[in-house]
Amino acid sequence: MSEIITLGEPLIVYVAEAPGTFSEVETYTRGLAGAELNFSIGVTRLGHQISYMTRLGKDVYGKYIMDFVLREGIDPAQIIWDEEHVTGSYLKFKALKGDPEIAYFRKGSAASHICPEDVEKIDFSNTKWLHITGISAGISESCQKACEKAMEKARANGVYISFDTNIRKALWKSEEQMRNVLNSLAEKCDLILPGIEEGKILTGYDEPEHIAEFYFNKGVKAAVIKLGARGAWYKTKNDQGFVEGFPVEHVVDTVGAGDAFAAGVVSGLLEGLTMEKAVLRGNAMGAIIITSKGDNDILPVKGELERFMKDAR
Ligand code: KDG
Repeated sequence: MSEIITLGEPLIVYVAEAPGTFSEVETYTRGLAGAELNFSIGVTRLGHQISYMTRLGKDVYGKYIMDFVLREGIDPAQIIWDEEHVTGSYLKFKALKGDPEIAYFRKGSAASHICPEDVEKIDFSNTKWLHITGISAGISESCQKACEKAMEKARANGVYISFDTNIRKALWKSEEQMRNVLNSLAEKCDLILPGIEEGKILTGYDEPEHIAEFYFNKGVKAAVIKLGARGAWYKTKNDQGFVEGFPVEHVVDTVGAGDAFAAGVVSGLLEGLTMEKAVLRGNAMGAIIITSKGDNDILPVKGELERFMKDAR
């Protein structure tokens, strides 16, 4: 089994080439998306081995995703072909400022049928890290249960667990349900990675220090609170601090920034960096990906990342 395991839903994305509604915009660019797939691409390009667990529909989208996973060097051993359900997709509209609007086509998708039995088959014994996001918990009850199962199995095997809350309100029945589920998953992780706005929604606190404390009281061992362009604030058992973000002249699209950030932090920690240095790497990864309209297309290899970090300082 690989050094890292993640599970979640891959999506085909169509990115609008111009601002406007669906009826106004005629041209879209095809791409790949999905928080955990973005994360998998990020850590793989930085030299780490990851197993990506999902269910793919036996359709052109599923085949396209599988070909990509194989080309990229992501371990496909835990990918299940699903004969009955389709692979999901989404449309990403062009935002002139801030986060773009999105429209999902994923209800009842193959990946939403990921279930605890799928996770039962995974051998966690030689793995070091499990990465889970709130999107997987939001796509279906069975996938939520699969996340819980994965976290329990990881815990039993001494595997370190990171949890990116990754709020997508469109996936939840109510804010209360979302808060309850995400906070109960948070209790099962070692490292939590919420954005500041997510932290406010999930804990009711405004300050990174208080958000971190809320999760530490639930047994979490480390928290990194993403502060957007400003950077990120972290807390571990022995240390805490603010790490400044990298300047970005022109932000094209912020979707995928959190996944790139997580890939930077997790790869850094696996390589023995301090939390401060790992967060700095996470900030750099986030700064790189927001200059592209894709969710993962320009994620860097190690040399490119190091050059970016050197040139920016
Ligand atoms: O974190 C980025 C993801 O949000 C994006 O790639 C697509 O999985 C996706 C989602 O649900 O929005």
